[in-house]
Amino acid sequence: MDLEKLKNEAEKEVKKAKNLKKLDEIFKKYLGKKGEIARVFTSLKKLSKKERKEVGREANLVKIGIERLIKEKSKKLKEETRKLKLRKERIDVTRPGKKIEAGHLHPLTLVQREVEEIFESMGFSVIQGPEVETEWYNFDALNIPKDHPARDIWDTFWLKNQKLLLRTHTSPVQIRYLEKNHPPLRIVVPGRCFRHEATDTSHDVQFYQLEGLMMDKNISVANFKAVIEEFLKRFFKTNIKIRLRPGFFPFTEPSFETDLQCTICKGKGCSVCKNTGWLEIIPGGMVHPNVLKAAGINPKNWQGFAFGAGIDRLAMLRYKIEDIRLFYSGDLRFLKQF
Ligand code: 2U9
Repeated sequence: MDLEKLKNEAEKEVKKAKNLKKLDEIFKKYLGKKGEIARVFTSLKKLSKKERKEVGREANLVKIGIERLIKEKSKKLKEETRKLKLRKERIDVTRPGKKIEAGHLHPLTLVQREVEEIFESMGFSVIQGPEVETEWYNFDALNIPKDHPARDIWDTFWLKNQKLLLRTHTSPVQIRYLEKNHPPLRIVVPGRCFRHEATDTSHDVQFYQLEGLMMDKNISVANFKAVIEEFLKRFFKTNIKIRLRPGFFPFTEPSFETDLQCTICKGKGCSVCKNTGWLEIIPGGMVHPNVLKAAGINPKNWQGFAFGAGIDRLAMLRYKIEDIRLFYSGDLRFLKQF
């Protein structure tokens, strides 16, 4: 083959090569073991001694020339790749940062904290306790008899062969507190509770309660009414009207339902109060002597009132929310409104 032509072809191809892979292919094609130059060297045997010397020298020069071209091009391509990589990796330190969206408190937490603050300002301490309870603390100590429907498998989440359960109210925390602390005392107990029941717009399998307990000598229903009235006035930030009706709970005697004149329609009747003008809000009563005895307190020396508020219910009234399940849905469209 014409060595000059070979050199020109190789030169053209090297010039055109866009990457190191292509360059390697060119190297193999011309300088490889079975490449063009190798073929020229093999064909030398067929030539005369004189011609062999001349063509051999020529072929050697072409070989060195192609080697040099490839080496230079390889250096150039490597440098280009390095620059491209650097350009890709460049960080523009002047670019504005990505804004991290700040989270916020859940509406139930907001309401719980507000309720706690109001009671703290009235001398109550905030106490917490376990969500998993024994049957004794959740039921027996609270004077809830063995055949009470709340103890049924359908109303309570039982764990470990019915030895443990998910608390159905925060009252067990108050029994535990009474065992370790002597009256006089004022506590509120917020926390998550569970009921094994079908859900609807006002019931869910989990909900938040805040129960209260005040014990001293000479405590009466008048104290209960005054504390609840003061709390509701401060929570709804308006002059509210309440009424007590007789009720029944195993753990209080006498027991009361507390009605709040509807904060939405001011007693005229609306969908929220089901046209009654009143909202059932914070039931309670005087702690039953059996409950005090179970906690090791002599009911002859001490009296107290207790109450239970649904934090979800207070939050629903505060924010005009019609379905309790929205609190637990994790739906950001709902949560971002608070
Ligand atoms: C002790 C003694 C008595 C706590 C009380 C209620 C009435 C009550 C409901 C309110 C809405 C449950 O969350 S709710 O559905 N609570 O009806 N709870 S009196 O009585 C106690 C607690 C502890 C030692």
